[in-house]
Amino acid sequence: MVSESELQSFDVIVVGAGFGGMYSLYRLRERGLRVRVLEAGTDVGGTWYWNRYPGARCDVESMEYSYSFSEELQQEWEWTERYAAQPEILRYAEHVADRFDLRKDIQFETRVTAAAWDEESSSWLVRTDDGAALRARFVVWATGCLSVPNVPGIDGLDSFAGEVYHTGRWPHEEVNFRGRRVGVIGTGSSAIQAVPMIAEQGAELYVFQRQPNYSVPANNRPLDPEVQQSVKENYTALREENLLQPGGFGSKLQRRAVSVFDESPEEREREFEKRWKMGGFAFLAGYGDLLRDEKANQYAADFVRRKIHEIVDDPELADLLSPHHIIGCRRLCVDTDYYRTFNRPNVHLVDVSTDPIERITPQGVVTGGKEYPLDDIILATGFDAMTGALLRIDIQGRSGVSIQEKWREGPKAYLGMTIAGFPNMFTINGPGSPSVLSNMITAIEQNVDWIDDCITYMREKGYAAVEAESQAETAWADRVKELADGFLYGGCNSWWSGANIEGKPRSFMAYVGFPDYVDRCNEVVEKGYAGFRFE
Ligand code: FAD
Ligand code: N01
Repeated sequence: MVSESELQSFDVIVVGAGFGGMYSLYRLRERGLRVRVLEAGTDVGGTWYWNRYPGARCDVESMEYSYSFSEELQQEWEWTERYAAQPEILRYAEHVADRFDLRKDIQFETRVTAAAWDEESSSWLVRTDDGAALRARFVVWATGCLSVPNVPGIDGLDSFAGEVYHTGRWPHEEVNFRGRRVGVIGTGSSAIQAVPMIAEQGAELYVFQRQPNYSVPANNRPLDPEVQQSVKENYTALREENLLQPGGFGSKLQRRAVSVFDESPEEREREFEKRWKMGGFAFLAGYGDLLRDEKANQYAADFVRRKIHEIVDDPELADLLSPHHIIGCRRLCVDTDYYRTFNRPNVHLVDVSTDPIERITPQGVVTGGKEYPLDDIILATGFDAMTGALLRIDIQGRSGVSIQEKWREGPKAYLGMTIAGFPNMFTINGPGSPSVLSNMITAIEQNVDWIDDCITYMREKGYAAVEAESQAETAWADRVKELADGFLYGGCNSWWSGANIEGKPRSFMAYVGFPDYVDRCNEVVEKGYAGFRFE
């Protein structure tokens, strides 16, 4: 047992060394605060450290999916593709760590298991899996929205004789599937990126699909050095324009507010076709009502289904690959050759929508009474998103109330950053912030800057503790719901409303509208931190 005087003590403990934790460290350390980052992995990068599956890449363009806080950094870093692949994004994270000498304050291979608020000292006692305890006035959870893999409870999974991989926990050494019989379970963004790459390696590939998803082409390509140069010459302007976009990115997506009903069928077809060719999220930016009106949405959904039928040779297979839910209601997928891959003779779609996977045997996967013999299984089964990482930690706020009790009915967080009953504690990209509906690096920068300002304000005023008021928190949760209700997000089962995890409360967990969110965060400050109580 470590005595109180031997406890390592900090101003701020940051948990997680992804883009959120790295920028928190940089920014708070610049303020002269003593900061320690605790990270479960062996190095920086978070998402890009863990998700090393073939094909992993971003779908917000590289020039935008990057930090803006340092002009030197954004000028010196050279991206090679329109959408950077995982190894390049990881190299970027490592470069940031080197450039700003971040690692000296990061403790790797350390998982935080518990944190308890101590009323007497107005500080947090944080415990780690190596049995250590640390004390800090503030805790910043930069634990990620998509950092806890969802491993489905399929009977017999442990008995499988071959290798089992999860896309979100991919090995560091290269895995080659040439000549192997590989089963991919899941058809979300991760599978949609991985399937074409694994198929190309020559595996005999079985894709187990429960529900198809809409995917639009990335139209990825090498980044023209001249284009890159011209972006860099006007980087500040691009970043500023992006801050005005609904997701904090994509000012070049030619967003239009027009209604689909105001254009003729020919005009609509031309518009969708143009956007299909542009690639990525441009597809849903052509009309203002696609995500608000179910009938309008059908036009976009029909267009994608027609595309699937054009691309996939076998019409029955094309039918199976065609989704029928609201497009954009689950996160849109962005691919390179996903649908086309199903024309390959080595790729087989196994429909498990009506006959779920019954069990896994040592030899393979059983569904519909048939066993599919396999050498490897890839779980592309997603994450316990948004709240999963925090709910796995024993966090106790005032009077020993746990985060699990607090969020039993679903998560609430004022501004998506603070929780009533949990003083001096901040979440980055927490529930109730734009997080997964935005360019998450931009959202991270905004959150961290806001937190930094709040801590600075407290130091100036000599406050020891800050805490969200319950009423403000409830009003914020109502606002998050009201905004989401104005869109079609409630219309399907998705991880961002908790539907992929059994027993998880259902609620749409992101704040819709990045610029409005930023305005409200700023307004709270202008009003002397309205909705907060200081001690
Ligand atoms: P993370 O990167 O998830 O980092 C969290 C870190 O916390 C992890 O390293 C984890 O090990 C650590 N951690 C968690 N719990 C503990 C604990 N108890 N103790 C110690 N350490 C802990 N977003 C976009 O905006 N655009 C994209 O194109 C995009 N592409 C994506 C592609 C993939 C494959 C995935 C999975 C996500 C993608 N995202 C994208 C979302 C992505 O998660 C964010 O953009 C961003 O990287 C999140 O950074 P973060 O620091 O908040 O969290
Ligand atoms: O996870 P998902 P993901 N039997 O939850 C299926 C980001 N990301 O890792 O739809 C059979 O989307 C499940 O089926 P169903 C991005 O935000 C971005 O792919 O529930 N199937 C589904 O098909 C993304 O949205 C990129 O019926 C089972 C799949 O597993 C988020 O991360 C790339 C099953 C899970 O899909 C998550 O994406 C990758 C079972 N028992 C990730 N259990 C970019 O391109 C689950 N499934 C930027």
